[in-house]
Amino acid sequence: MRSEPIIDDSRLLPILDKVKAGERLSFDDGIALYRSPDLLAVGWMANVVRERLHGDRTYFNVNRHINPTDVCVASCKLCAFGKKKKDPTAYTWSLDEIWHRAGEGWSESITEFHIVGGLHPELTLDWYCEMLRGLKQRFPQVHLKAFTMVEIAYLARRDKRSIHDTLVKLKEAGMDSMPGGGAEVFSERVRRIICDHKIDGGEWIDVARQAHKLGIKSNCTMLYGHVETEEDRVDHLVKLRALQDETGGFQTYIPLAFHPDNTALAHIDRTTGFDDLKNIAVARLMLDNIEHMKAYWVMMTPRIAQIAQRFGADDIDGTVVEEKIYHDAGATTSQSLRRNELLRLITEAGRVPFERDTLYRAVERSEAAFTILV
Ligand code: V47
Repeated sequence: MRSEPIIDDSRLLPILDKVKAGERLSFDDGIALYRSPDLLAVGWMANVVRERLHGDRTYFNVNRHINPTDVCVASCKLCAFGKKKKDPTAYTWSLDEIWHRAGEGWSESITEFHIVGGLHPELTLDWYCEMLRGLKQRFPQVHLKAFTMVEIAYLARRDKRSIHDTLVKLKEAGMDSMPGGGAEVFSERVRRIICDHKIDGGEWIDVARQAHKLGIKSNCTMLYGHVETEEDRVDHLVKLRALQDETGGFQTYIPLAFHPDNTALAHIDRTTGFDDLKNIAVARLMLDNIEHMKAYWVMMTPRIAQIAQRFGADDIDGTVVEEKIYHDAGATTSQSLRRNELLRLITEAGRVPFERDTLYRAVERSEAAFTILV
């Protein structure tokens, strides 16, 4: 360890010893970290772990989000994106439109499509498989990171298939990995308030387990900043850590700050920069078996996502291009960042940008590609 941190909160001293020794933190340690006002000390410890794992690298990718439909049978109070089918503002793109939109913008350089949408009552598993096959045919070099555990569970139920068969069919059609959304907070009490139409925490874990056992990597998330307690947050992290011990299938954890605008929970205040940095730092310290921590700039703002690179984060996400879920809920960030803007954020934070593909392999760019990208 380089030098000693200045620790104002003496309750953190036993945790510092564990961090130095590389020991696993307990549930109570997680609570102490969340309760401590000593953000700099917590961040310092998270940074130690982050640099132990990744040195000065910050990972980013050139990706594009695709949200094929916002029609959703669930009415989660946390969400501003989902609409009922009869809502005149709801949309569902045709397959041709999805394939066309996928090619818009910087398609030559994109390495990942991030595909998630509402739980549409009429779109079948075959339709989704055709969408994936069509994308693979047109963009064979692009990794398809598609469908949350919630979408998989719904598709399986809708098509009267097992989770296993649904995952196998999607994998055969081109689904390469899965994003981490829809986990929210596993606490039953919280889910009754914010997303009572969604699968429960146990089912989310079970779909993730089955995906991992089929060799499908995924990410994981936690939605914070609404009605959850510190105990709910730590319980959620400990459950993710336990599944990771079992499967090793999570690549990246992404803390997601609740955005209240246009949701049924609009009376809740937005999270603060303090809480956003605390969440990434505590996660880095608790999730000792998950390699990457992502500070998703769309949700955190580029400013906080940049600072987070010294509070435990080693990833900042990517170019994104078109984002709906957070912008429907009041995000004030832009829809996309260009590659050179990401490079600037990373280098100004004293980190070395590392362009990755979805599986964290280095992406080599030719000079010609760079001129398209900047
Ligand atoms: O599943 C929905 C959450 C998720 C709101 O895996 C909300 O690389 C805040 O999962 N306020 C989608 N959050 C985003 C997501 C994600 C983003 C970037 C990268 C990756 C990855 C995953 O956002 C949803 C839900 O959990 N969400 N509504 C809201 N009002």
